Amino acid sequence: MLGAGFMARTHSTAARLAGAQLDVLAASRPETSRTAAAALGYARSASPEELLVEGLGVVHVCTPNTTHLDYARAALLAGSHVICEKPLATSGADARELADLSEQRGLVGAVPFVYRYHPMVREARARIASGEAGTVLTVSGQYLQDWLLAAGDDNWRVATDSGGPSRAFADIGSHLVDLVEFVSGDRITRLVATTRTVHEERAGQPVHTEDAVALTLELAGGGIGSLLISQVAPGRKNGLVLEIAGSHESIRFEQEDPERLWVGRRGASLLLRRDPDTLSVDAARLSNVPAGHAQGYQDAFNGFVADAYAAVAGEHPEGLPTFRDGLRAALITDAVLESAEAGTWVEVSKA
Ligand code: SOE
Repeated sequence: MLGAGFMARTHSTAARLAGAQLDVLAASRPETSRTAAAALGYARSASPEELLVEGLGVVHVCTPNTTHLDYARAALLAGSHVICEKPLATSGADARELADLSEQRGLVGAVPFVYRYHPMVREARARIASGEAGTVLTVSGQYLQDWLLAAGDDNWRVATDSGGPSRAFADIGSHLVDLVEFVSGDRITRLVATTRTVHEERAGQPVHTEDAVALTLELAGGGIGSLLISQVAPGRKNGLVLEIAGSHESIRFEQEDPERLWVGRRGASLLLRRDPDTLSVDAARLSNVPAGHAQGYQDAFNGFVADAYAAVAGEHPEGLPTFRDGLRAALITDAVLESAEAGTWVEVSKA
C-alpha cells in the first residue's frame, strides 16, 4: 500500500476481504508510515522507494495525483500488478504510458471507478446493452460536492503540483464520464466545456485548478448530453446523478441512493429496488446481501478489489475498470481543459 489516507483505509478493508495479506505500507513520512501500517493491520512499514523495488503481488497507489505516474510505473517495472487511484495520471500522455506498460508486461492495471460496482449501475448498463432502453438519445449528469465551498477550505487536490492541472474534473468528473461511457456503452467523441475557479486564493496561495465545470458533449452513437461538476455546491456531498434517455425508456441512477434505479416510460414509470432474484446477471453477481439490506460505497469498493484480484488470478471479470479506462478519463480531462481554455469544441482523442 502506498498512502495513508481515507483511500488507503478503504482499499485495505477491501483487500483484506478479498484474501490479501497486507504486507507493507509506505507513506511520505516514516512516522506516518509506521502509524498507518499499525492502524490498518500491515505487517511492516517502509519508504515508497523501498516498497517499489520489491516486486510485490499487488501494489495499491493511494497517494496524491501527481505521484501516480512515477509510483505506478516503478511498481509495474518491478513486476507488480497495480491498482492506482484516479486520476490515473495528470495528462493523457502519462496515462497512456501506464496503460501501454501494464499491457506490454501482462500485468493488471486497475483504476477504482467504483461506482461501476453498484449493482443498479450494472442493471442500467444491462438494460441499455440488451436494447430494452432503446437507442441512447440524451445523457444528463452531475457530480456535486460542497467540501471546498469556503475560501478557507484547502486540500492537496487544490495545488497543481500535488493535484495536477485539473481538480474538480479529474477528482470527481472522472467518475461521472466513466459512468457515462460504461453505462451507455458509447464513447464521448467531442465536447465543449467552461470552468470556474470561485476562490482565486486558498490558504494564502493562488489557485489554478477549477472548482466547477459545465460541459456539453456528443456521443459516437448520435446521442448528446450535458454534465455539471462542482466542489462548491452547498448541501451536496457525493451527489452523482446520471440520467440516460433511450428511445424506449429513461434510466436514472443516484449514487447517494444506490439501491434504486428509476426506469422512466411514457406510460408508467418504475422504481426498481436492488433484488438479486429479479435483476440482470451482472447486477445479481455484485449483490452480496439479500434485497432490503442496503449495500453501499464500501461494498462497491469491495466488489472492485475482488474483481481486480480475480484478474490477477487470470480471470476476466465483467466491467473491471482498467488503466485503459483510466486513460479514457484522462483524455476527456485533457479535452475539458483545452476546450475551456480555447472556448471551442474539442475532439476527445481515442484511448
Ligand atoms: C473527494 O472529492 C473524493 O474523496 C474523491 O476523491 C472520490 O473519488 C469520491 O468518490 C469522493 O470524493
